[in-house]
Amino acid sequence: MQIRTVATTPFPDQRPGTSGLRKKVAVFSQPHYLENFVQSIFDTLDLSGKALVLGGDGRHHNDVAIQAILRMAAANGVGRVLVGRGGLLSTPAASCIIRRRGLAGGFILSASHNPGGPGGDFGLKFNVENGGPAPEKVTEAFWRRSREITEYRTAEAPDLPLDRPGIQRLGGMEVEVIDPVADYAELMERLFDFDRIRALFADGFRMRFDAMHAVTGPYAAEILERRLGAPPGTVVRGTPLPDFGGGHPDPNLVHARGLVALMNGPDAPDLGAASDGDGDRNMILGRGCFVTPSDSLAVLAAEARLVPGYAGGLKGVARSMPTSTAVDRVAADLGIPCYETPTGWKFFGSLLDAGRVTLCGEESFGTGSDHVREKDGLWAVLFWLNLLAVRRAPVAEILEDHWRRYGRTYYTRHDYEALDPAAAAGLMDHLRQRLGELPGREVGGRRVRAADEFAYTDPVDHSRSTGQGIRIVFEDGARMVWRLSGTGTEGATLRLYLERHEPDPARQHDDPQAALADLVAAARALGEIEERTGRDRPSVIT
Ligand code: VG1
Ligand code: CO
Repeated sequence: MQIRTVATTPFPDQRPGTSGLRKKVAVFSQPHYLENFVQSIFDTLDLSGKALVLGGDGRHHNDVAIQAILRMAAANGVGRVLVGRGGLLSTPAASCIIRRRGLAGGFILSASHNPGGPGGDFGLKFNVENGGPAPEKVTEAFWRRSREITEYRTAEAPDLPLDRPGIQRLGGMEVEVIDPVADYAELMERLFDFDRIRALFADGFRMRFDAMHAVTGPYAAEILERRLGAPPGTVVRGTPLPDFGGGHPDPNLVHARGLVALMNGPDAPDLGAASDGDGDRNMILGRGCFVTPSDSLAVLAAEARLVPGYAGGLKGVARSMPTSTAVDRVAADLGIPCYETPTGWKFFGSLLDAGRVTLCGEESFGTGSDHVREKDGLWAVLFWLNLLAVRRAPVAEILEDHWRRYGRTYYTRHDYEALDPAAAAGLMDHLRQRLGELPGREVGGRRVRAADEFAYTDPVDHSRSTGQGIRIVFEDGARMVWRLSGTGTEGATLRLYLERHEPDPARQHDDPQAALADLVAAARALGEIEERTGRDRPSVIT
């Protein structure tokens, strides 16, 4: 194997965002673009002689990028790479494999819920030895390196066949193609009561799992249909496709429309669920009922003792700042700590590693636990299945019981996508300037209790992250949170998150948009959204 050093010049835009580096396929497929970023990672971390995992969600460019990374890994002295068959690995499965097999880390190729195909997005993320996304100080170091890079190393070698499990060599490096599902499925069997879930299906329980033609298809088919005995056809859109069948692999009320319609129709099964491009997100639906991700986290925390993997109780919980405070109430009731972190899974890693929290979640359809160091879509679905198998009650009843006990936190997120970046930054600046004068004032009929720009000091490693979104909290506990997306690839995306708590069971059955209409109107006026962005409504409401 011939090693080649290739001269290159830096690209100015390789700063990783909320979750890795995400760009349009056209950007990623420019000569040297992927290679520069990958070499920046090899230059930052010493991975020579180490073992890594490599795989992605199967989107367009996945195959080309995997071969390029393998050649570069060999040229940079990596000892061994485990690749998912066909180049496929879900994000939580990659995390699981790093941990179970004691690897030094791995590359995950995905732009998650962003659309794929030649005109879509591509992404690359590096996870470290705890199985989780590289922490901010590491991703910032990748970025610094990418701005000074002058050369990268690659190998002269043909593409390796990745369609069959087995061991091959690329120069001095060993490449092992592995079954992408096996390690993960075994871990799930240890956490959940598979016998009980099998009995639930045997008794006629029906579900539909929409894999959205993304990576979870093979995982869901193996676990739900083969190991748990769910009827064939439970998993739909189960074949991963490079363009996700032309869809937007984002499991929410807008992009999983067919599933939502089914669950609201006359022939709704007992449970509906979906996952995103790389398998780390989940959406949970009951018959005629949608469980918001924030509520899902709260319910899982409250019911965790019913599930074998969590029967010993929870050490603590964590949620990202914009996630609703529903789980805070459960934590208070259980007498366990509840941490509030910035958006993005990388901030949960140190809390999980230190054993301070067992469950964590985000409003953006992300839920997970200390079993891996990523959010985990199918895990959340199995957690719900285990609860349903124990309680034998409809999803809606479990949710309503929860609300009666803790109150309902009405919640919505309004996204304004593809905004002019200057207008979006101006809107945030304007809010920032007003933070000092807001406390004590009335906004839309509510008095502001506190207003700040969220900054976080990690309680374990004391690293500090600033500028993590604007928070306005009212005296009745209602909240308005504002931030700009760190995963988009087109213009800027403004995310506005709104919530209010409703303790009265007689008022817990409204449409969230109606229940939050006054907060929405107050936020639009306060942020001068229409004047500044020209938008009279959000692009996506979840
Ligand atoms: C979004 C979500 C955030 C999530 C991130 C990655 O980030 O809001 O909660 O962690 O996506 O999820 P942002 O910066 O666009 O708001 V995934 O499934 O795209 O890896
Ligand atoms: Co994802």
